[in-house]
Amino acid sequence: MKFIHFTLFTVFILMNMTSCLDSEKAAVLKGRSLRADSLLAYLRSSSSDGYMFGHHDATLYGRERVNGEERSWTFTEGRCDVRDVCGDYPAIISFDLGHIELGDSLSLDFVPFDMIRKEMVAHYRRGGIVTASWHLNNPLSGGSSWIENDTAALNSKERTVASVLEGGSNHDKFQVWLNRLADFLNSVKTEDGEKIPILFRPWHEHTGNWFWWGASHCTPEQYVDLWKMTRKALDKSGADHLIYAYSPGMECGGDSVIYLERYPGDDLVDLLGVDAYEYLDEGMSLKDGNARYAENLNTILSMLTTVGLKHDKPVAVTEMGFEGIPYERWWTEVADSILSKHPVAYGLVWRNVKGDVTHHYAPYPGHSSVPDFIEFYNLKRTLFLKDICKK
Ligand code: BMA
Repeated sequence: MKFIHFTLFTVFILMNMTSCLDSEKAAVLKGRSLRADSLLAYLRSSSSDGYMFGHHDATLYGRERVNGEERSWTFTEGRCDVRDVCGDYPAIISFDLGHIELGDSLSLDFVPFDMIRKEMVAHYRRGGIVTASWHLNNPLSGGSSWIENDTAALNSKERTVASVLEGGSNHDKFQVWLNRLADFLNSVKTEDGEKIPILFRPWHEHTGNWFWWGASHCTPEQYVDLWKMTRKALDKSGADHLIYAYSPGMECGGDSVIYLERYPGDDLVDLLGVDAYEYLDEGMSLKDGNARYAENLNTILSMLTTVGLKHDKPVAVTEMGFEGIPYERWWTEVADSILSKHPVAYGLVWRNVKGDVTHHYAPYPGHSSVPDFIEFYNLKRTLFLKDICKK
């Protein structure tokens, strides 16, 4: 991003001194650092060249990098499944901060936070974009983000979200959790002490019911208050290097009213996203599954394009993929055929769990979708790290 920051900033100066000053003023007014503002400017403009490819935890571990259990793998500096396959890093890498709220040194996916911080900075330094999600625990029950089997949370008279809001029994405890999150985010700095810009994506997939902040576990007002409280704590901590993504799940369909039902507001959100996964119902063929996914995601992205224009926000598929990639031409025939139709900034696939048989979303050497992924990589409109550094 250093390069992007420099080039965008240079372009601003050359093209229009006034608009540069305006943008600088706007960034400061919004409490955003110039680097964060440049990241946002880049996300707003990049879709004219194509869309960026992203992968979760791309440089932390890979599908084949296993050493016994998931929790005891060996980190190999610089290795990345996507790069092993196509010779280039994803343009955007996502990291998850679950368990930072507990003050733990390991994330919920058994990755040391020190390593996450180091890899965030490393990707930024190589010219890439960094985004973060937060699968935090349940402050009411002590369970995980996933509430479906959390009987303590489900049976409690006080709902989890209500419990963390002002007046709730966990409000004070939750401020500590937010402060731990803020401390980590504020610590992601280059060796010169510059905080790197991060696209933060809290409270995602809230249109579903699987997380404790999901639709059936709080009212729209409470959900918006959760965002406001989160922003207040992060803003107060001085986290001016963050920009924010809103990412409902596919349940919103093509209906902008549903999409925006719990929207925290234009002042709190910078990018409009959707998390969209392909899956097959029992007995469903790949052909039918691909067609259903394409139809649903195209409908959502058409709606999102209109909403993005209206709210003046860039749009992206903040999570996507087909677990195990069982269709070998998925990259060109499904992913690209959808993403290339819409002005999306990026599409990001989820993680390749260490050694897991099915829980992987990007190819690794030997995977049957590798030849198709290389075709996908070679398309002019798919932007990987080298493409965004050229700009
Ligand atoms: C989910 C799964 C989980 C993981 C979580 C956060 O979708 O991959 O195994 O803990 O994301 O990375």
